[in-house]
Amino acid sequence: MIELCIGNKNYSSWSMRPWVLLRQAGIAFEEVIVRFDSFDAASRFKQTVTAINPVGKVPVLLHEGLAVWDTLAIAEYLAAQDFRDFEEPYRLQR
Ligand SMILES: N[C@@H](CCC(=O)N[C@@H](CS)C(=O)NCC(=O)O)C(=O)O
Repeated sequence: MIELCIGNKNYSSWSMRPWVLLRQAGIAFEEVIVRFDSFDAASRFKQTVTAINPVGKVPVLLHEGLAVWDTLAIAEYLAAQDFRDFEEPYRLQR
């Protein structure tokens, strides 16, 4: 299953870019919200995100042991996978 780690849906347009892309492409994914408390190194947000992405930023896409961050890299990664050919659980039931 694909997981997408995102921040606040109101204030993190970066997070919403791959979120919208996944939804529009009909690719099923699990949304993991990492709440923004602060961007300080000691914050819960940074501690949580740096555990999966050393740069400490969202969005981060997790798939088959890979962590892909940066919206453009996520888009390119998804395009290369062609999930449309995949069976469940990747295909959303509409
Ligand atoms: N270029 C990145 C930008 C990501 C980004 O700046 N994300 C913000 C949240 S909207 C973040 O995690 N900021 C944490 C920080 O700056 O420490 C992308 O395309 O994903």
